[in-house]
Amino acid sequence: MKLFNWLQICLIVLCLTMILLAGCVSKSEYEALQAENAALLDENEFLKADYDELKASYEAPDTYLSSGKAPNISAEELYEILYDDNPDNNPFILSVRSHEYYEKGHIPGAINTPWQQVAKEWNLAMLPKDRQIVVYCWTGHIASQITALLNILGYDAINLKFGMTSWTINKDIAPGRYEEANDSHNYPLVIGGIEVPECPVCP
Ligand SMILES: [Ca+2]
Repeated sequence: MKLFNWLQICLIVLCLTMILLAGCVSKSEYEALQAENAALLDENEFLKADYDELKASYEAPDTYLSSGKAPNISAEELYEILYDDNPDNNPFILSVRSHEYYEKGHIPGAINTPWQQVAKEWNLAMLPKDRQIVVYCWTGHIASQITALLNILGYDAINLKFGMTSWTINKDIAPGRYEEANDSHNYPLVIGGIEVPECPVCP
């Protein structure tokens, strides 16, 4: 007998067996099976949601790192944007230095959140998602990490290259600049005051 015919016979026998077995299942057993299947489905839906969330958390860094987006803005570029007589294109400026150094002198309009506090829910809620955020610290090292973190979280952030040491030549505010003659500027500063925006979800 040809192989095709054998397969047909096997399928028919299998179907008959399933019909007979189904006939032997009581109503209560059938309902229990239905409940079990429903529970499995719910569990899978839950797992699927977890998987989707996990997948998104892996994709966000890749999306940012492979975007080709510039990681830094120079002090010269920031100065030009801030003082071009067009307030509409001004970025949100985030100082992640300590309160002490923020009070010594900061970039005009900057908001201060020390880097250790940036990822707190209530601080993130204060940052705009529809506006570029320039992040600055002392030399740009810590701010570049905060910049990457904010981009992964969906913000449009960019690091101030060389940080405050490039914005000012004031040694009290930004000591330790290693190429002052080439990169440091004497741009405007605001002394004192902690500017804290309205917090929508503060604990
Ligand atoms: Ca401007």
